Amino acid sequence: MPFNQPAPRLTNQYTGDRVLRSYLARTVAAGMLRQIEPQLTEMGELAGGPLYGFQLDDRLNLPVHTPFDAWGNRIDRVDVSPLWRAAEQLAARQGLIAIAYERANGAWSRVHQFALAYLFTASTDVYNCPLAMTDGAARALSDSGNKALIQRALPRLTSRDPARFWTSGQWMTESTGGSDVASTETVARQDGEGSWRLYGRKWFTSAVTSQMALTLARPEGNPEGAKGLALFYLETRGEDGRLDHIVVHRLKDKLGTRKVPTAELTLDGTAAIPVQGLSEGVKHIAPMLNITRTWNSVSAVAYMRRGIALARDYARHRVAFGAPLAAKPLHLDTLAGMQAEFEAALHLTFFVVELIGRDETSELAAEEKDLLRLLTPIVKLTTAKQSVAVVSEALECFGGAGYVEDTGLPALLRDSQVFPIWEGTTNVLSLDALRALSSGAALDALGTLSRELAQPVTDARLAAMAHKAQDACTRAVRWLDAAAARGNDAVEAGARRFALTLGRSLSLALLARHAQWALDVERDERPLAAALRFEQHGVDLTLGEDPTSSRSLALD
Ligand code: MFK
Repeated sequence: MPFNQPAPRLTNQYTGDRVLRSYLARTVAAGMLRQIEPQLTEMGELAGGPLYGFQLDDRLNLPVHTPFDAWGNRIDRVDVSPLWRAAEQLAARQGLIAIAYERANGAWSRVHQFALAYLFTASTDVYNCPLAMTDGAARALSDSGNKALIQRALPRLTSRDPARFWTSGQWMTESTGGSDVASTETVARQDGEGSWRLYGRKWFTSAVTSQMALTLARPEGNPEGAKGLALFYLETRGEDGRLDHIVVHRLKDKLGTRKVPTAELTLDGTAAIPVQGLSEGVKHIAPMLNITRTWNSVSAVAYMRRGIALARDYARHRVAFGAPLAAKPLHLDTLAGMQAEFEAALHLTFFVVELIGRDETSELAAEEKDLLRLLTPIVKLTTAKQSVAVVSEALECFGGAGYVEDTGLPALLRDSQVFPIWEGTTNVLSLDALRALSSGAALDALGTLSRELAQPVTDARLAAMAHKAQDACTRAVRWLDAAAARGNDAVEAGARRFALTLGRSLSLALLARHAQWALDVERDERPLAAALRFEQHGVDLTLGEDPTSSRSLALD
């Protein structure tokens, strides 16, 4: 037999995840942890075993759009991959949406749900996309107070029965842009019977196979802009099972997320119901965006973890220059840097997940609500950038094998590249973070939080880090004041660095707090090592920049 490199293997993705387990041990009540651990262990076993194998076998199965039947009838059938069909069943049975709405563990139900989603995500070929949309739709409908729609759709979206379970789409993007949603061209008109019907082209609809969607349209006669749009609910198929005045033009040919049947379609009189009045659609869909952005953050962390898990296993078995990679100082240094970013991202993301859970059980004070509003875009943009960098590094840990399709590794990088793009790009979310400051209380709440996080930290090395995190946050706020004095262009030009500084400094503060707990309770120094390393990567990205010089540098 010629020599072959060993393929990387995964073990149980829950029991082998020190970082998630340590986070849960610190935050979740012992009784709840005992109750949820069997399910997390089961999902970890599936994700590291049968589902991972299924994913590799399913690699070439892409969604297929069949526009016509053999006799020329328009059918627009979309078939998804076998893994996707299995993932839908599994998601319903495991309650991946239901857990958050049943709230068996009160405010901590969100932590349970997202811990499970985190384990599920990297082995199910971006089935997290329809789940994110479904969760977002369930939340937006709940918040809308529209009793009829809540009664009709919520039991489906939160069902544990695969036969009753519905997923939802979020159809916002038009050719005018995925970011500039206010320029939506879809029109809503009432028919002779007073029912609303939608007319327009949706350029990028998440999974077109969903049973319902939330979408934006401008009721005829409404003014231009975000306020003139209304949020509509539609069901994709009528009683006869045929698409309701929807023509699917094609599935998108994307860099990654290839298993997701993202479609370009026309609504040509599709029946729809206003969710919450006939205006302010962007504001009414915002609860959905904030939930899907959190799914994005959790998924970004899950992909980092997957890349590291595979690279670690490979490092133990791949021998080069007379020793396994795991014995090479430079390779270990590379893995350690990846691990530090992942640990920071996990603590940052689950902190926001905790806030969402407490928000939904009315346990947040007003300034904490403002903090959640600010942190949602910041955590999304911070973790998305980390994910692409860490997953790219994970591929490099395999050398050429990381670049070869049938190892399954390139798909990880292609899929993670979507995290900074969909659900708001890094720049759009940086501007959203500025929008979230309008109430004025969020930055105060962030300041209070960083002081509170520093309080239990007694180890001198960690205390220095907690102070560094506080300093970076303070400097970012000072930068904002100074930029505001220079004008809007100066604020906008630095918005990304401002947002990343807040994201990275809060990550460091959260890491320091967790590392102190791990030293005291688990006698584990690894979180301390992660915090030290993350700090060395840098947290303060604000510069006293000049927008004029940026312009000449960028365009010339
Ligand atoms: C892996 C899991 C994830 C899977 C996802 C897969 C699906 C992929 C498909 C997509 O990517 S769909 C496209 C996603 N598109 C976006 O996320 C939109 C990106 N653009 C933005 O977020 C813009 O910031 C926004 C459209 C909201 C800006 O529009 P405008 O017209 O400038 O809005 P404006 O006037 O600032 O805000 C309107 C209202 O909404 C304001 O309230 P008021 O009227 O009371 O002042 C805002 O405060 C409010 N608002 C906006 N964003 C909000 C929000 N409120 C709460 N939370 C937010 N995030």
